[in-house]
Amino acid sequence: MTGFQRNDHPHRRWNPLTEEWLLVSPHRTKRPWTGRIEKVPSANLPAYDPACYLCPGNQRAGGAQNPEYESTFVFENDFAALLGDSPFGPPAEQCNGLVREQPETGHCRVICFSPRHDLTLAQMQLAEVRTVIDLWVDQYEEIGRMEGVSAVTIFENRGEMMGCSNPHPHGQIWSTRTVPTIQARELASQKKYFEQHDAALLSDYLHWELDQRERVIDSNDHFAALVPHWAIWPFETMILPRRPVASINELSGAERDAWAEIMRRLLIRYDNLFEVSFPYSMGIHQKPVDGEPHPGVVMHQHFYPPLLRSATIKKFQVGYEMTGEPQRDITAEQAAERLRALPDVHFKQSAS
Ligand code: H2U
Ligand code: ZN
Repeated sequence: MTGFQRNDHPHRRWNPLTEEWLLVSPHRTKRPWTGRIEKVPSANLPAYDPACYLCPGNQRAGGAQNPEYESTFVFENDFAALLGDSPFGPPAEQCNGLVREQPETGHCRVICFSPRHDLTLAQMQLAEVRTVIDLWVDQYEEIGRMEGVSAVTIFENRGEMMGCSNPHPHGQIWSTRTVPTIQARELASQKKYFEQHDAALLSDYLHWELDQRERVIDSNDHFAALVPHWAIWPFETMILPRRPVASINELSGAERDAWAEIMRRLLIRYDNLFEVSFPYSMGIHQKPVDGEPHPGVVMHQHFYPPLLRSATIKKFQVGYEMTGEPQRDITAEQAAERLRALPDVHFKQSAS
């Protein structure tokens, strides 16, 4: 290979977690944009919105009334995608197994991060973010003990652009009888790596990244935030623990503090990038609660933001991405450099 420069020339990168390739086209970052411009989400929200179904004391669309909660608040999703008491059984197969159906059961909860309608995790105090982490841990344990639950998926879908129905800071927890596809794939690759190397894939990867430094955005005593080498979304990131902890309930108090700190700083940098409340989908991946050993699994957090080059220009995964493989223009290293260079004080706070 002569003259190849990864910052200038098209190349493919390997995602070892999902075992998929993606295409990187760094030479394309200069192309003009004539496509869709998204609306900037409204910046000034009230601290309490009488029409919000998540605000304290308000009535939800399902009819139930929220308590006057002062910190976090969890409730069963009134329009749950999964039901705890629906029928369950083995898959039914037809046509040589080409056509399969399997009943699925589970539970869906909504969790409000704060009583304040106008805040986000990025704008909450460190101690308040830590409280959200404590709640995630409690929920993981509580739901994990429920009959027929194998996986607990904690996620947040933030911003109108991600199809989030309400700006009130909230996330969701879905639990399922079977481990969902993306997590099953990541568990299998981590298991395979552990069997081959007698070490955790994500620990080996983190140590290599901390050594390389170019994709690391931030780190503290217990966690690091980075743009993974294989990131698909322009500003996709991961938060990884330094200690190979399989599930969030194994984190010490100091580690939970460190996680709150690094997550908050990452989300502040996200907001500071285009000076908007940055949309994203976040998911926590960790050990299933099915009682199986799952060797080599390390808990981690994925952030998938859709924005590309401004508050209004979004990356679409369409065309070649849908028919060939995922593709990105700005490289993971360029994205990390931009995020790293941003202040970790929220732009709204520095303006006031
Ligand atoms: P998103 O905004 O992240 O899509 O989630 C909001 C969730 O809240 C959604 O799953 C639920 C929806 O079903 N919900 C209720 O449980 N009760 C309501 O009164 C409205 C919305
Ligand atoms: Zn609200």
